[in-house]
Amino acid sequence: MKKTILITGATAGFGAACARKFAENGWKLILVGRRKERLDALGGELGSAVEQTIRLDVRDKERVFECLGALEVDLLLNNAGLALGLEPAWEVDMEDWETMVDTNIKGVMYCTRAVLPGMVERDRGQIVNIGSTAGSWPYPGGNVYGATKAFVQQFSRNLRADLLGSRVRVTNLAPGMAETEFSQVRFKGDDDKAAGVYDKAEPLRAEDIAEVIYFAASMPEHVNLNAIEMMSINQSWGPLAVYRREG
Ligand code: NDP
Ligand code: 8X3
Repeated sequence: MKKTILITGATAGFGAACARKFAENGWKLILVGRRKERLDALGGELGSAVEQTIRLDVRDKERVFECLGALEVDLLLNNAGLALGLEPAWEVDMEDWETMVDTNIKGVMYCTRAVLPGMVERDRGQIVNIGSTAGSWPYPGGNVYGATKAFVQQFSRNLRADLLGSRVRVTNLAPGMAETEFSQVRFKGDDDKAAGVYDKAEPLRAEDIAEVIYFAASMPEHVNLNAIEMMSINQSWGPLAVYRREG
């Protein structure tokens, strides 16, 4: 029987690439996002692979439970998320922080809590959470965004702790810089600034992330990939920063 993947944030970037990858490999898709025209376009492109498209804001707790609570899915990809701004903590727009917390933390909590009881009952299933290198490695301006992804990392581990003894798998996938609409969202439509992030850097592509998610899904069912971190060949860590006084 065909397996079903539920993808949040399917309308762009990693989510859309995953929809294509899993459809190519015979999976059924349930696609979630806020932009209806994008959901419709994917529905048209991927045809009968698409079991359902759901126009849903993952911050809306009641609707998440209403729309996802009764679904039978083999894999939940908690991918919907965003970064807003790169300002230092003392200058940040409070609403941006709240939006990131509501989407990247609470949205992941709601979707997981809605889908997990069915997986536990069937004693089968997999959750892949999209974290980020920003959840482990701090950088200036990463303040709340990085902290939301640190939540995703620890939430993934704690889910595994709760699920010991069941056949439900959980993976935290932490990509580094990847070229999607991520920076256009972060810089609120400033396309030049967004393009500057990737300029001459050969970032990861959405398809690279989809490949790894498909790999995690294809492992034998007794194998749980706890954590995966991936970066472009052109990205690495910096030294610890030292501030030196002038003069
Ligand atoms: P994109 O901006 O290209 O895609 C983000 C997706 O999330 C869109 O489909 C968007 O759909 C959806 N989304 C955002 N907010 C909501 C919401 N409230 N409810 C439902 N869907 C929502 O970015 P990426 O593909 O790059 O990002 C995917 C994930 O990967 C995010 O969690 C991001 O933090 C993470 N990530 C990205 C990296 C990168 O460098 N690109 C690196 C590491 C992690 P819509 O607007 O239609 O709702
Ligand atoms: C996205 C990667 O480095 O822009 O999670 O935070 S980064």
